[in-house]
Amino acid sequence: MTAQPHEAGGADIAARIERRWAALSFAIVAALTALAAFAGIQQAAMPQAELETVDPTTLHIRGEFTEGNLGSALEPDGTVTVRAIGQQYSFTPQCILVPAETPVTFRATSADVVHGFLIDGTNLNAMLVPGYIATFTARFDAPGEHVMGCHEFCGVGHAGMWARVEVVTRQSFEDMAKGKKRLSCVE
Ligand SMILES: [Cu+2]
Repeated sequence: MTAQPHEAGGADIAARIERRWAALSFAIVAALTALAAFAGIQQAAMPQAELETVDPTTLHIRGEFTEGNLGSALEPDGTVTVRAIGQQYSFTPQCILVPAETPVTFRATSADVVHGFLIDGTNLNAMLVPGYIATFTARFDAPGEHVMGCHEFCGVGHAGMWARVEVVTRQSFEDMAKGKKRLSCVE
């Protein structure tokens, strides 16, 4: 069967468009591959600026994460540092107290296995890896309460691993901080 002239023209145009689309999709795949390769190589060449390690077996005996040093500390510059640990199957402190409208630095680690550290209603989401200190900063806009769950399966008691973050006004936090080295809302 012989194709009519106008039909052949239509097929040519369709083939050309199809080749263009194919070329475009190859270009997109190539660009994504190049991006992934660059990001991977760059990350391997430039690791995290600060990688802090800690011995998970001696957390309770010495260093930054001893029990008396956990909780929220009001720093001389007015910011707040929160130190916490995760262990099977709880967080210490169970209730973290922070002021609103204040830069808060979290420093946390795990005493045993990998745990998650997720503060509901915020974009704060970290992993607590034994041997390493997870550090991140946050700012809570308004007083309120957030639940904080472990989102990394850590064993049979994982589902019960919850804590709370209580955000109070800057003023009441300062009042509570008077004469106290560390604060928490654990009753
Ligand atoms: Cu856990």
